[in-house]
Amino acid sequence: MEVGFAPVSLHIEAFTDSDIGGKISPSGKVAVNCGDEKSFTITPDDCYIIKDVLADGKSVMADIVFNGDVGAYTFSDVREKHALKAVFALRTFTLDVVTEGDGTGTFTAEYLDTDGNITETLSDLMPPIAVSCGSDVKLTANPECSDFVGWIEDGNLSGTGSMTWEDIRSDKTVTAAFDLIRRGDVNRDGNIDLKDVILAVQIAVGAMTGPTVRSDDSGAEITVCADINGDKRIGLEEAVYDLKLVSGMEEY
Ligand SMILES: [Ca+2]
Ligand SMILES: [Ca+2]
Repeated sequence: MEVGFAPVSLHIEAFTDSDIGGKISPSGKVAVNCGDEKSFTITPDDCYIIKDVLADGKSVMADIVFNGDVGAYTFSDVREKHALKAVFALRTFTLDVVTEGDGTGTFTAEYLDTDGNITETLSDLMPPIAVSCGSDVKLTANPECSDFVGWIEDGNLSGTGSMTWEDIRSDKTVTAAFDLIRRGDVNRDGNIDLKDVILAVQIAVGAMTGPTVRSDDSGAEITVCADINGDKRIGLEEAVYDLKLVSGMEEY
């Protein structure tokens, strides 16, 4: 008499760690006959990557066969129940800023959601910064003793202090151009002339308080960036320096 044996059916439970990030296929309780092998395909959503794959609680990332971003994992010779879990992570990119020109400054980064609302602000930073895939980032230049010239992208200059890059999906390097404020240019109008001499003398004799960045009565902006001797004050040194330039005793 011949005795027949039906194959023993086991199951592998395949699931993801959350509803977003990607899919595992087939998923749920998947029946497998004892001794068979079973393959699973793990597909991350747009902007996500496979962060980890756990078979029975242990990482099997080293055994994942990748085709692009899509991974496959195979249980061979299945003889017991298994669990397969896929963990996804949002892909991040790097936004970097290089500067051009003699000036310098820091940057403020604002992360925006899809409605344009600010979700996070980072101040006084020097990039690079991390950016989540698909997000929008607004950068604002904060020049230090410099004038911000603009953002340069693909050879084009945008003269505004802020610029927003939308839907970032790759590493990105942008260029910010700064011009240094000239030493001796007390009213930072770009020239050194008798107005700067007079302002420096007025500050030195106490006729004006200073030196900080502020406007005088004529609307000129007085800046300590014009300091020539490193004492972080505007005074007679600047007046003498400017007079030498104005009188031709020294060259620019
Ligand atoms: Ca000036
Ligand atoms: Ca000084």
